[in-house]
Amino acid sequence: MAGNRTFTMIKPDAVAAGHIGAILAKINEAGFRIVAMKLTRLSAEKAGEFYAVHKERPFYGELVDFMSSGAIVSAILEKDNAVEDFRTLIGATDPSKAAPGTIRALFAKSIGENAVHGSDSDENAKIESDFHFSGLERF
Ligand code: FUP
Repeated sequence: MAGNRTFTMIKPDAVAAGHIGAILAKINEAGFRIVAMKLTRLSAEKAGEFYAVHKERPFYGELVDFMSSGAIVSAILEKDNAVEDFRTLIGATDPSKAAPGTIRALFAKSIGENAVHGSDSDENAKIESDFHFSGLERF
């Protein structure tokens, strides 16, 4: 059975562009409940750890630099079938391929600076949520 929680970040490009409110509105309209949320910033070390799965990819250095370049909003979201439904809401990694109306189609600049993160499995949703939030920060 699919789990009911996913993890997201509003990335530095979208925070700097003033899109936090608009993106949260889309998330609320799609029926997700906010379990945990904070405005924070990843150190280069923490960003590297979060994206360690991409360590051997050519874009890893740029990804770590970008994700530690400014403030992000991290959050845990709840809804039936959360992981899959949230990935549908955000659209393809490359915004030029993202379906119209998706968060990346609306707000992402490029494949690298693509506005939002969404977990790709229930297992990773738990790992990523635990990376960012303690039990006391969840409601
Ligand atoms: P997604 O699950 O849609 O966030 O995409 P991936 O896990 O494949 O990639 C994670 C992040 O790596 C993306 F959000 C941006 C970055 N990336 C690039 O910069 N270039 C690429 O070709 C692919 C990913």
